[in-house]
Amino acid sequence: MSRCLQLAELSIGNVAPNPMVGAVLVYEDKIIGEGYHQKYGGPHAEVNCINNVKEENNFLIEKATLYVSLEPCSHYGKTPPCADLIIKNKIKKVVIGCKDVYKEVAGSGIQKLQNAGAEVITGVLEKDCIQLNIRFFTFHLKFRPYIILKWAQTANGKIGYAEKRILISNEYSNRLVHKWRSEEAAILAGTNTALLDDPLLTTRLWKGKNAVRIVIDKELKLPSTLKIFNTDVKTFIYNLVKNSTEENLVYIKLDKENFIGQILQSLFEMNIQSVMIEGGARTLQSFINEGLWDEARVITNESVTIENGIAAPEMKNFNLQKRERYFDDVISYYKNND
Ligand code: AOF
Ligand code: ZN
Repeated sequence: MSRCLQLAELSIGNVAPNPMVGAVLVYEDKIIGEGYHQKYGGPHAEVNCINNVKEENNFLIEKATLYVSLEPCSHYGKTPPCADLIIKNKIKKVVIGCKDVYKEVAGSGIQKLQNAGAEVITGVLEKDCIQLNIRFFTFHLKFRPYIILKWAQTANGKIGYAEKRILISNEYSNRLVHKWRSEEAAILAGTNTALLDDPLLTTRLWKGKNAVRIVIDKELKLPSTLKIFNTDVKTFIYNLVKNSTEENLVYIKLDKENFIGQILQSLFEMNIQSVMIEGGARTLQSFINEGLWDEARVITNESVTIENGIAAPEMKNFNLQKRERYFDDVISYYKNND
C-alpha cells in the first residue's frame, strides 16, 4: 500500500478534481505490475497497473493480489468501471486503502467485487490514503471546497496597516506562496486586500498553473484598473449587484445573508475542490468565525515589529498543540458516511 501511495503521488497537479490513486499487483511477494491514475480523464490506476504486467506474466494476474489506494470505481464515468475490469481478470483478492466517497461509487465498488466472489480487505494505511486526497475527501464529505487560510504577520502579530502597504514577507516566502497557489483550485481575496495590495494573485514565481481568482466586491466599488481585473486569468467577482460575464471576468450575484456560505456553495457547484484565502484580516476572520477552514498557513517575520497595525486574525478555540483537530474531523465524517 505504501508503494500505491508513492505511485499515486506522481500524479500531483495532473488529476484534480479526480483523486490521486496508485495500484500494485503482487504475486508471491513480488510486484508483477503497477500503475497510477496519471491524467484527468485518462485511465484509472487499476487499468494502468494491469496493462503494465509483462505479457509472459499475464497468466499470473488471476493468482495475484491487487493493492489499490482507493476503492475501485463501479460507475461509467470518463472510463468504464475498474471493478468490472478486476472481475474480468479473475483477480480474487483486493486490498483497498480507503473507501471512495464520491456518490457514484461510495461502497458499490467493494460490493461489486464481493458479489463476484472476491475477497476484499479495506482500511490498510487508511488515514494516509485519505490524507493524500484531503481536498477530494473534504469536498465530497462536507460539500464545500477544502479551505486554506494564509497570511503573513510581524513578530508582534500584525498583518499590516489599514492604509499603506508594508513588506512582511521576503523573496523566499513569496515564492513559497506562489507554489501554494499552483496547488489549489482557487485563491480568494477580500475587497480591502484587492484595493490596498492590488495583488495579481497569479503563479509567477513558480512553475505551475494559475488558480482561479476570486474577489469579494459586494457593492462593485473596486476600480477596474486593479491588477486582479486583468483578464488573463479566470476571475469570479462575488457581489450583491449583477450577474454577467466579460471575457474572463465572471460576476456572480449573491444574497446579503450568509455571503460566505453562498460563495462556498457556488464553488462547490463549479467543482472547485480547494481554495486558499489570501486575506485580509476581515475576510480571514469571517471564515474563522464560521468555522469554515481546514488549514492555516501563517508566515511570521520575527525581525519586523510595527505599532498600531491591524491585528492578525484570532484563531478562536484553536489550540496549536492540537493541530490535527481538523483531520480527526474529516475522518469522523468519513466513518459516518456508510
Ligand atoms: C478508481 N481508480 O484510479 C481513480 C478513481 O471521470 P472518471 O471516469 O475518471 O471517474 C472519476 C471518479 O472515479 C472520481 O471521482 C473517483 O470517485 C474515482 N477515481 N477510481 O477506481 C482510480 N482515480
Ligand atoms: Zn476506476
